[in-house]
Amino acid sequence: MKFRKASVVIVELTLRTPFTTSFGTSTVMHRPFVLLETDDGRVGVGEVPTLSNPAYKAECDHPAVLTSLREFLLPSLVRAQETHGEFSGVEDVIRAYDWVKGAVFAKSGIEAAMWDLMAQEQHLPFWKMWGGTRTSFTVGVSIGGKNIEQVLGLAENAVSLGYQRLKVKIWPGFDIEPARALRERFPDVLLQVDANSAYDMTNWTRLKELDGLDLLLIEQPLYDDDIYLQSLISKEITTPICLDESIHSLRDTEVALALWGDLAPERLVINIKPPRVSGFTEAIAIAKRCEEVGVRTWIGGMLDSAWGKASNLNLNTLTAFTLPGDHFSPGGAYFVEDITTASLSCTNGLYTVGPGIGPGLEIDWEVFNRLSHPQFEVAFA
Ligand code: OSB
Ligand code: MG
Repeated sequence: MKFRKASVVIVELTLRTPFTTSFGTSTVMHRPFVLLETDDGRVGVGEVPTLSNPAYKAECDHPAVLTSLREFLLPSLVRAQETHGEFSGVEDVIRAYDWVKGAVFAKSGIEAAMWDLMAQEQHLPFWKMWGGTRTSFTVGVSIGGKNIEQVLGLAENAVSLGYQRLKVKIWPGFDIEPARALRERFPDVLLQVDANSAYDMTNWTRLKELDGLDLLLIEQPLYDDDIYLQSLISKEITTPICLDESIHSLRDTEVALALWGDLAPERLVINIKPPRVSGFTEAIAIAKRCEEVGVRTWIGGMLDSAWGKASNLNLNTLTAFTLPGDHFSPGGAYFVEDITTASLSCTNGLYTVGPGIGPGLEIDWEVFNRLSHPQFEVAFA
């Protein structure tokens, strides 16, 4: 495959329901999209599901992603094409920018665009390209509410839509009460909490009170860049700890497996977000490694557009992912307007993949262009 041009645009997506976490409330998302154009005029589309600032973790913000793409990653692709003439597949693309440290979100946008082009060339859905076999599976929702009333309202709505797995955002002072309220209201639902690194070594012990609520897991209680301290507290709390922010690669995953040791299958869970681990290739490697050692994994979300969500849903067909992922919004559609011609839907909390090429949805170019702010273009020789 040979490229003619890469363009980056920011698509402005407005949430129908503001989303609150320990680090703030999101309403409008400014999403970089990578458009990779081949010399025969095909276009591959890759979303980078950024947030507006690095409060979730380093380089997850759109300014950082734009800088990495413009200054380092896309120029590396141009140089690789100059040297090798063409790209035979996704591995060649990854190899071109592999020298760049970090920039996992930015890298994932290029990889996603390349997967889209490969799918178009092979006329295959992502799930077939990735070896997925589980065509129907349970999906979950993530609830980010400011108070108990909002959380219960969103949960009520989600359960009435058929979702069987709920995750709720917590922080110091808003933790035991929302979790208990949800458990009392929905005794049988699969329930988990996400702290987004809001606790420290002085106040995490409060979370031990969650042990009686039959939760699937506590996601990222401590520091975004820590694995070690979370492995220590995991020995003192029976609810499994799930790592999100602190895992960027298979190597990070190996560190967690080593630190949890024999406790890993029971007490460690990994949230695998393709953009947080530089793309689908690394996401698959992590899921398979965890499966080998009996550690549970699931696919996290970043309030992605339907384009990104559809790709993650294709990934969920791999049986290595053992728990339900964050794929749907508890209040219905995520955005006032989304960028695909059809929307995603599921029945009784079950999603079924179809035969559509790539993610299985098509970009609605009228909406996409109307919501887009062009940023820059990079030409290939
Ligand atoms: O920590 O999983 C997270 C959204 C933005 C940033 C971080 C997180 C989340 C979510 C939402 O929990 C998941 C989704 O519905 O896409
Ligand atoms: Mg999380």
